[in-house]
Amino acid sequence: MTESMRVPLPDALDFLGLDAQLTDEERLVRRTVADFVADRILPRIATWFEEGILPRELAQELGALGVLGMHLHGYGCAGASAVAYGLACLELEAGDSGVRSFASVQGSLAMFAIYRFGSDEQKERYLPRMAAGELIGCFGLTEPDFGSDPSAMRTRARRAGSDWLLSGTKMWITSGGIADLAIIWAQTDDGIRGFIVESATPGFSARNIEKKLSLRASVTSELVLDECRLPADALLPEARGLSGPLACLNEARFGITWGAMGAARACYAAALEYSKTRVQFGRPISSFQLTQAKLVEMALEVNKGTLLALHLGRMKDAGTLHPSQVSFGKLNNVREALAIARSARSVLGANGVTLEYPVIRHMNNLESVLTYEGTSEVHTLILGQAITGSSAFV
Ligand code: TGC
Ligand code: FAD
Repeated sequence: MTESMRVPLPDALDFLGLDAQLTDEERLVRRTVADFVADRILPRIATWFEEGILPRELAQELGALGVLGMHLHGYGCAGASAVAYGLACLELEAGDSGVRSFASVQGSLAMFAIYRFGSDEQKERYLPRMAAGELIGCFGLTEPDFGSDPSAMRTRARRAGSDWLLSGTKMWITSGGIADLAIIWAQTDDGIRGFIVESATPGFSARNIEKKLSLRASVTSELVLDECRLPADALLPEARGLSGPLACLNEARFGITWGAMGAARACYAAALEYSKTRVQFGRPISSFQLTQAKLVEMALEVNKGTLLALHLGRMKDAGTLHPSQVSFGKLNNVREALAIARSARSVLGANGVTLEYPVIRHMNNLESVLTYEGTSEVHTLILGQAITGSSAFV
């Protein structure tokens, strides 16, 4: 027997053996989150998706699990590595993109904004309770008329003595209707600034967007800010200009690079399993060449995308990751995850259109993931600018 034949056949669900590239601590994070998803999410997610709900209590469960702001240091946060955080996103999204979305918005957008741009007092006041899931945060950048181009936002904050008066409308805000506080980005005489707006503030209201056919296990809301009077210390002192919210987006986009591969892996696993048991023409459909071609394509892209996420994670931990490289990950992995989900859906035939299997739920969710945190077109143009030196936005 040759040396190469003694090497065991690779695991169909981890064909490149990427688990072996992880540290013991990273594997522990992955296993802990995967167990949580198997125990607390998978048995209930189809019902949440069908009913269009995400139970508020889940916030405290995720807090107890330690995944909310897990890559931040201090203030009750775990100080985990970027790779560990990415693995948590991957396993959460293997459950459902809505659950990963909740964790992303809480940790990488709302908490990160306070952590990176807030005063010591703001950090002490909000971060420990947000890490525990006792306080829910949301992140308001997008407006009804300004999505890809947030620089043109109309929401405005003006000085009123030492206070601020904030008015405007934010749209498509994840967790908006269940949030205790919102990070709101607004124009001021001093350019774009960020504010912590507690939802009990008079003039703050949220209306949930119903009838979504994607990310149904996630609360998505319109926020109306009608002359909200905010104290001076609601301003995030260190954020100036659009680079403030964009710095937060770098964090969340990084998590999505991993998360998308979780959804993709779940679809591939469902299609592989189904293909081995579904018999047509007297044979399992996994024996047909066309089915094998689909499964192999899925395996290629899941493994390549996960390898890419791991590579970017190692770069992030080394402090060498550029935002355009995050765009590379977000663009590639969400696009490929969606292609995998669509292909997996076809392997399941008619069963692929029901919530009895996870595939169409992931497929519909990934349509939102393709759009939020920068559309695939926006990330293409960010990469185009990075490699040509010419901006297509101006
Ligand atoms: P541009 O002139 O290029 O830049 C303005 C300033 O920002 C700086 N910058 C960045 N800083 C940090 N990180 C980045 N990735 C940055 N990219 C740019 C830049 O250096 C400049 O700084 P300064 O100091 O010179 O002022 O800005 P632009 O207006 O041309 O826009 C660029 C563009 C189109 C790429 C940007 O606007 C963009 O990314 N648009 C997409 C908007 C988006 O992603 N929205 C997401 C909303 S949040 C969301 O979707 C949450 S979903 C969460 C969930 O449920 O999981
Ligand atoms: P538009 O910007 O109007 O784009 C429409 C189309 O035009 C897209 O295909 C786009 O790529 C294309 N396009 C735009 N500009 C260009 C260009 N220069 N060149 C080529 N094509 C272009 N936002 C938040 O602030 N906080 C949140 O928590 C949040 N959560 C979300 C949750 C969900 C479920 C969804 C669906 C969205 C969420 N968003 C959130 C909003 C999201 O970030 C925006 O939808 C996204 O940035 C795109 O904006 P838009 O929908 O207004 O599309």
